[in-house]
Amino acid sequence: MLGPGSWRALRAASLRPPLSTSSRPHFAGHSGLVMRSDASTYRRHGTTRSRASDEENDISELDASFFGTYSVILPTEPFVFGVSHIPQRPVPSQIPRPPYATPSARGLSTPTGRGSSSSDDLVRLGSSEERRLRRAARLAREVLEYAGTLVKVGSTTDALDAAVHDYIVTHSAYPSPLGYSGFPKSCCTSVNNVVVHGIPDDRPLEDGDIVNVDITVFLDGFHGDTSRTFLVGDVDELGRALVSATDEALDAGIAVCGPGKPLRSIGNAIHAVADKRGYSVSSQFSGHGIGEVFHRSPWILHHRNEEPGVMLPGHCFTIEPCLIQGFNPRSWIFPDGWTASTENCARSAQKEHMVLITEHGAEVIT
Ligand SMILES: [Co+2]
Repeated sequence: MLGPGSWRALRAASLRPPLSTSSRPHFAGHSGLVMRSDASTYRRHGTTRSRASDEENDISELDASFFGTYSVILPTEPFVFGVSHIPQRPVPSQIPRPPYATPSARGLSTPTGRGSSSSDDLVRLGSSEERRLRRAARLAREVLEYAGTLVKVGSTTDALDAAVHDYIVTHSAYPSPLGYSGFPKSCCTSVNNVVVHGIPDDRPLEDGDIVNVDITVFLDGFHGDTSRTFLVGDVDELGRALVSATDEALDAGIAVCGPGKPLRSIGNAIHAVADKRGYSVSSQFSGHGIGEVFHRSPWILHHRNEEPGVMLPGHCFTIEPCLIQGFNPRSWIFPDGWTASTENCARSAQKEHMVLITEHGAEVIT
C-alpha cells in the first residue's frame, strides 16, 4: 500500500490518524480464531492457545512459527464505527490546551504538522523553550512510571486511563491524546496483538498480557511523549523475549543519535536488532519531531531505509519502534478507526523515548 518514497505519508506512532481503513484482517481460513473469542463476556478478545501443529485454530501458521500463549484482542461486536460514542473525560478549564483541543477547534480536523523540514523543527537550545520541553518530557516520564504501578491483573485499561488523566491534570497539564483528531481517551493502551493506538476500555487486564501504555502530556506549551510495554502477571517466555528485544532495539536506535548523524541510521540500527532476535519491525508507524507541536518533522523511520537527512542540534524527536513476532510486519485498523492490530494477531511490543540532539551528543529526556 505504501511504496518506497511515500514514507512521509506514514503515520507517527503517537496518534496519527489512520490513512486508510481499507485494510482488513486476513482471517480467511482462520475463522477458528474468531470463534474462540469469549463472546459472552468480552467480545473484544479471544484466546488462542494453539500450536503450529493445531492446524484448525492456528493463527501462527501464517508465519509457520509459534507466538506463545496469550489472549487475542479483537474488535467488540457488534461493530461500532468511529469513536464518537465514547465519552471524553473533562479537563478543568484553567488548564491550557493545545490548539486542537480548544472548544473552538472541535469538529475541525487536526493540523497534520507535516511538511518540509524548517527551523521551526528546532528547539532553541539554552532558551526557555528547552527548559519547558524538558519539563514536559519529565512529567511524561513520571506519569508513565505512575501508570506502571497501576498495571495489574484484573484492572481495566479504562481505570488506568482515569488515573492517568487525573494525575496529568493535577500537574497542570493536558493529556495530549484527548481530542487529538477525535481520539477519545487520555492515553493509549495497546494489549498483546495491538500494535499502537489501543483505546482504553473495560476489558480487565489478564495474567499473561503485555500492554503498552503511551503517555503524552502538554505542559506549558510543550508536549512530552513516552511509552513502554508492561508485563501483566506471569507473561510467557516468548512475550518476555519480545518486550526485552524491543527495549534493546530502542537502545540501539538511541545509540546512533548525535549532531550530524544520518536519521536513517536509527531505523537501520533498530532493524538490525529485530533481525538478530527474529522479529519484524512495523513500518506503518513512525517516530516524530515534537515540541510545541505533537507531531512534526523530522519523521523517524524504524525500519531499514535510505532516506536523506541528518540530526541537528535542537532537533527533538521520538524513537518508538514496534517489534512484531514472526515475519509479517503489517497491521490493520479496527472499526473504531484507531486500534491497530497485527494482521495475523501475533504480539507486538513498543517502547518510546524522546531524544534531544545537542551540540555534543544526544540526550534522552523522558
Ligand atoms: Co510518539
